[in-house]
Amino acid sequence: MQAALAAMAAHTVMLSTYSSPTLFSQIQSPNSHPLPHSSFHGLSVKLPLKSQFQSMFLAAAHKPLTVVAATEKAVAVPKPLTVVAATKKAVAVLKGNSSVEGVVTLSQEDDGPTTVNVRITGLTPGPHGFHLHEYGDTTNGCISTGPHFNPKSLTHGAPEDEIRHAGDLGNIVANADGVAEVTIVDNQISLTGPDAVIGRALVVHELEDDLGKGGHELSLSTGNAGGRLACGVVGLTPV
Ligand SMILES: [Cu+2]
Ligand SMILES: [Zn+2]
Repeated sequence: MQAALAAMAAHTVMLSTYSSPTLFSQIQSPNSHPLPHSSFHGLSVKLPLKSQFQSMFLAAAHKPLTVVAATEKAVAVPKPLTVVAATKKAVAVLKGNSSVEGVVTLSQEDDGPTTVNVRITGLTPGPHGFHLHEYGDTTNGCISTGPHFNPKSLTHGAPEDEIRHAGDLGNIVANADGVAEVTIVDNQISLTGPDAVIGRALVVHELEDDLGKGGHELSLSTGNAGGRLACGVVGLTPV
């Protein structure tokens, strides 16, 4: 135990002296104790400078940096460090060939649902199809954003349907002033991972999306939502 305490104290001093977590990678364990089982993970760099062990073993400070604490009980760090919630945030500025325009913000914590805050103006009152389309390409206006984002190759549907395009966000409804202010919470438009929607585009349509149930030949591909009034590429923004 004495050896372990001394070793740990040296470690503590080293950390407070250099304050550099990168030193971990340079440390060689003096025995075969596997590093993953050490309690020295991440947060231990925040050990108080005046820790009891440090004052007890200050003399050990000059020891070579190859000394590393090895026992699980050496320091009372309760649990391995878990990364705090990682929030991602994105924004799309929608414009088109009409007076319709708007801003949409998207935010997501870890692997949770994505919250989409929409404010679009210049619309005719009533419902308008609102989708995430496959490409963030507006070289040809909103047409070049391609079809609805559909990584699972399903047919068009409503946001609450199991069978839907990931990009199917349903309808947004404009009030008598032509303003649609909506908050959508959705599980299929993640801001991280292989099917992340960053770099794709949000599109607001001329007509109501029939959510795949209109019986029109376009119902199962576009919801027969008509022309594309405005669109914007989803890009990362500071959290
Ligand atoms: Cu669309
Ligand atoms: Zn769709």
